[in-house]
Amino acid sequence: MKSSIILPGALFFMLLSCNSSVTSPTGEASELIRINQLGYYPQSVKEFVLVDTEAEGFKVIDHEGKTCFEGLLSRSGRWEASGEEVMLGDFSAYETPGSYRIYIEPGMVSHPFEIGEKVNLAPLNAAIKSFYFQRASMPIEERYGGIYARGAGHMDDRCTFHPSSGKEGGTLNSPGGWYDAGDYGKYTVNAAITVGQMLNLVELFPDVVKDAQLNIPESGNGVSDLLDEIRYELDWMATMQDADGGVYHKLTAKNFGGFIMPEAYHLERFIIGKGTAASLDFAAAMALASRVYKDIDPVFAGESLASAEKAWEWSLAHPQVVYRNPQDVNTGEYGDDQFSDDFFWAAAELYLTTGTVKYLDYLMDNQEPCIHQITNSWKYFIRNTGFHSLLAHKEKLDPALASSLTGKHLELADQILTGMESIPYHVGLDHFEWGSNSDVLNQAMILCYAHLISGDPKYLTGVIRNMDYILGKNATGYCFLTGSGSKHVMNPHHRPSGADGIEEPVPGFIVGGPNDARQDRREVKYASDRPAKAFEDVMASYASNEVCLNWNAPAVFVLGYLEQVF
Ligand code: G3I
Ligand code: 9MR
Repeated sequence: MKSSIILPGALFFMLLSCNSSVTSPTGEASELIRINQLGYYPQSVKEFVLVDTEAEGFKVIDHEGKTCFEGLLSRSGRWEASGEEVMLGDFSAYETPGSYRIYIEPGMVSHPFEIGEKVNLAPLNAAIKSFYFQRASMPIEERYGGIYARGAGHMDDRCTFHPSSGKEGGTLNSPGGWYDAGDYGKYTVNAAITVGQMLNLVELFPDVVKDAQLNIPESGNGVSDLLDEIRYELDWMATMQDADGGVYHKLTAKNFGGFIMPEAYHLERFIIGKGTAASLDFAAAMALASRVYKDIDPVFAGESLASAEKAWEWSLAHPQVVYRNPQDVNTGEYGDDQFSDDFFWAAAELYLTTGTVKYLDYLMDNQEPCIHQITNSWKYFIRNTGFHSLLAHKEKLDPALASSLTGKHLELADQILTGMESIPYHVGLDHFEWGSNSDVLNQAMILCYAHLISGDPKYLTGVIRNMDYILGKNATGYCFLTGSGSKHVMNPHHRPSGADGIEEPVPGFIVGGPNDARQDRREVKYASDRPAKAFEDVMASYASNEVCLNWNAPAVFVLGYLEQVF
């Protein structure tokens, strides 16, 4: 006998206890059901997608196959980006912690998922720990890295100055820091974005990650493991500043090397380029770091601020030094020729850290870059990082500026929510570029700040929906976080994962995701011509399946934010 509560106007049955066995709870998950493979908070929105299937209802079943909840599917429309007819299932009303699957009909069940209070803690820890696995110049010891232990690579103690650095000869000692991505380069611009987004999180919630939470070498030193991990990058970044305040663009070889372990690498490494983007992004990240580490390490905080101010001064004197790869260099470019957003971010952080009026004057006189927009490239997301810091410190701003920033931010967030409603999967994106997963996560980050400043739960619903996409509710059916979820990416374009002889990739990485431009189409055969499916889980796919620091950073922010507010 079924005991059910029918809520007014709601098309579902909530069972008082799970009963009436329906099916074997095991068996292969259907490719047609797309769901967050990790899980949902008891109080959060809970949705999944069923594609290209005619069905009316669904059940939430427990590990014994008992029915815990029944609901009706709603027709969500055709998504051109994936070429699918989409039905949505909503079981938000079911709040009992446990482990479940969705059941549609005999033989058609979803991947398992959890409902639980701390459902994003494990992925948060993994996403941060991935930075540890990216550390250059030191071994990954078994007691911290388990089966992913490896030797030290890239000591970077004698890196040759490339002529583009402005130096005519000699070498630089520039050890440490994280590898940028699947390659072994170290790039200042992307380093700055990455530490910036993660420091944003610590600034909001200093205790979000505790000491000894991640089992890294610094665990137990009394400092948050997240700050210890970020510090490893900041210390490297500091070595990239020239005596005149300008900052070198990157430290790489001239070409990408093969798929070998870090310790097997022997290409000569160079200090390449020196420019306005690197200097300003460095200034911003260092000024922000100076605030966050003020009480933890005052000496470091002082040095960081001094180096930030020097980099700012250099940039004012050299406001348009564009970095382009020299002819003999083929590693990642991170090229940019518009610096108004970089100036904005640096001025914002320097003002918030120092309170000095010249930085505020700069912000007030340069409102033009204050265009709040959904960006789809790291190049422009920089300005949002500045907005986010300012929004977190509204009390330090002129009331008119504070209210204009707040208004524009909420307008942008509302625009994102409207976009999500119009897309059958309830995700914020329907065009897909290199690193599209980070676009989804960066939108989620914008929504987190909208929630922070307004308290309106609708923004949190948007955050959850975007995170669901990353963790499995997407047109590829993959959980895009390595090592998590039952169908996760197995072959990322990540040199250690490709070379270590271990079947499972190094865990905790967000891969780039669908990329309609398919710049690697010569090396990779794509099964679908649909933009939302332009993804292949093969090692060769650098355009859809690479990992990258600035794709993990917003994941860390969003997962950390969710763990704090739910
Ligand atoms: O902005 C244009 C857009 O207008 C156009 O419609 C579209 C069509 O292809 O292209 C867009 O630009 C693309 C841009 O990414 C979008 O963000 C470029 O074609 C594309 O080449 C560019 O890719 C960059 C890639 O390096 C290649 O340079 C990625 O943004 C960038 O994240 C990635 O970064 C690499 C580093 O260089 C090296 N380390 C790994 C890292 C991750 O792959
Ligand atoms: O492996 C490289 C990856 O780390 C870069 O992000 C990517 C983009 O510049 O390039 C990859 O290298 C490819 C190169 O660009 C083209 N030939 C194949 C290389 C991958 O094996």
